[in-house]
Parts: sequence; structure tokens; C-alpha cells
Amino acid sequence: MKRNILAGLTALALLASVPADAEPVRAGDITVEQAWARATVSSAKTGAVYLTVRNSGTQADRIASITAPVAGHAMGHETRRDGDVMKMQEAPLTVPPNGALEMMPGGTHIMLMDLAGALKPGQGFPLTVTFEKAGTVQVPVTVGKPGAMGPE
Ligand SMILES: [Cu+2]
Repeated sequence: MKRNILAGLTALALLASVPADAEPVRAGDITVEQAWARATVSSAKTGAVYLTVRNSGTQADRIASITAPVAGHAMGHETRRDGDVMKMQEAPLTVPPNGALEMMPGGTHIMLMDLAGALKPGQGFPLTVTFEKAGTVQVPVTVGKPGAMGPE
């Protein structure tokens, strides 16, 4: 009996270490899908996560906080063209009612600050996202290639 429990726990641990394959995560009216990050070089202190949040409710919701074990802190960012230069600045992550917030390279994204180490292609990590209304969800993030333009 004890053996079986141990075997079960081992299987669970193995499952947890495999990057989850883009299963949508739901909380209330909110669905989070396709969370991915770009690979980074080891000297990089920042990285970007992209995901899509769908809201089936009649009220807007907003991401209040984001944490990840691979980063010191994380925040919403948007990329804007300023003349010939692309600049990033902090931005609210609002999900419109009966709509979606779609993050993508060159647009809105989640900036990971103070990375503990390089994000390697194929690696996975959990992102904890707290919505003002829907509450907290844990979203599996898969790391794509450097410069990837979408989830693989
Ligand atoms: Cu950014």
C-alpha cells in the first residue's frame, strides 16, 4: 500500500515537471490560455510572457498582480512606437467584458523583472495571476525559442 502511494507521488512529481500543454485555466468568468515566454540569454535580467485572457462576464476584470518563481517581480507592459524606437512602459492589464486581452510580441505583455536565470526553450514554470474579480489562478508557461512570435 505504502509502495503504491509512493509510486503515485512519483508519477505526480514527473507530471508536474513536464511543461503543461496549453490547457486553458479557468476562474469564474475568466479563462487564461496559451501562456508562453521567449527564451532568454543567461545575462538577461528581463523576459516576457504572453497569454490570452478571455472574459465571458458582463463586467471588466483586471490583473492585479503577477508572480513567478523565475523572476523577482512581474508587471504589465505595453510596447509603443516612439518615432523609430520601440519603447515599453508599464500598463494596466484590463480584460473587457465579453472580450479578450490578447498579449503578443510588439504589444501588451507581462514583463518578468530580475530573472533568476536564463529561460530555456522547452522549460516550463508556473505564473500566478491574481484578477481583481475572478481571483487567483496558476497558469503553466512554456518557454519557446529566442525571438519566437507565438506559442509553439
Ligand atoms: Cu516589457
